[in-house]
Amino acid sequence: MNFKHLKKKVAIEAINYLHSGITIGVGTGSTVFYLIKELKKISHLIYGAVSSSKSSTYFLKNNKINIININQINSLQIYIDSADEVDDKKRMIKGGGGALTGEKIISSISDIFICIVDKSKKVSKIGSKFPIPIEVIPMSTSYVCQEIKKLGGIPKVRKNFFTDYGNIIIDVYHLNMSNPLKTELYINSIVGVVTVGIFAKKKADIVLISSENGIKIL
Ligand code: ABF
Repeated sequence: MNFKHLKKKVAIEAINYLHSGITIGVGTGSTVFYLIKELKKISHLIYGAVSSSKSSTYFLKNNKINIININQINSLQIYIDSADEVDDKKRMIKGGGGALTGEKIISSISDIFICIVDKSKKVSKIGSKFPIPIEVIPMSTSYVCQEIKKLGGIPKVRKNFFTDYGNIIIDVYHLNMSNPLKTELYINSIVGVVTVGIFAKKKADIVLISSENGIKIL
């Protein structure tokens, strides 16, 4: 099924949460692509955007949005991004596009994380449909895979892909996700792991879910 129209619809809805003069954190992916198109229409009202990836920086610049360096700010009011999966507790799996580290850094300094998704992303249990991405330093790839197998997960190195930071993504299938926060903290503690795409410690604050019936707010 094609969810383009639902991605666009939820991106338009997110604009209602912005105010004049704001600096906004911007995620990555096809839903965010529609968000950036909407931001262009109000670019004269926005002070600037902190970008989570090289691809979003490219789109933002092309749409005349001022890029703000994250190291020149201490906090951010709003971060808007999509997710691969989100549950009722607003915990997410992110990183299908490989930009999880930038996304986690921006979400960590943001007061409000608005997650914008179409209805296909809402799940009863995160990790049930989508593999869990882990960004790792290349040298640690084999070691991290071994550690993941000890947890019962099936690691698959993403082929022909390097992150913005020159790192590797390992996609993990069949991981026990009965305690997402514990799993997030444990995987993040494995040597060589840069970030895992479980967002349970820093969850979304608001989730906007689009369907043919309208927008649902969690
Ligand atoms: C990003 O958007 C990623 O974390 C996630 O992988 C992706 C969702 O993809 P899309 O908007 O293209 O469906 O935030």
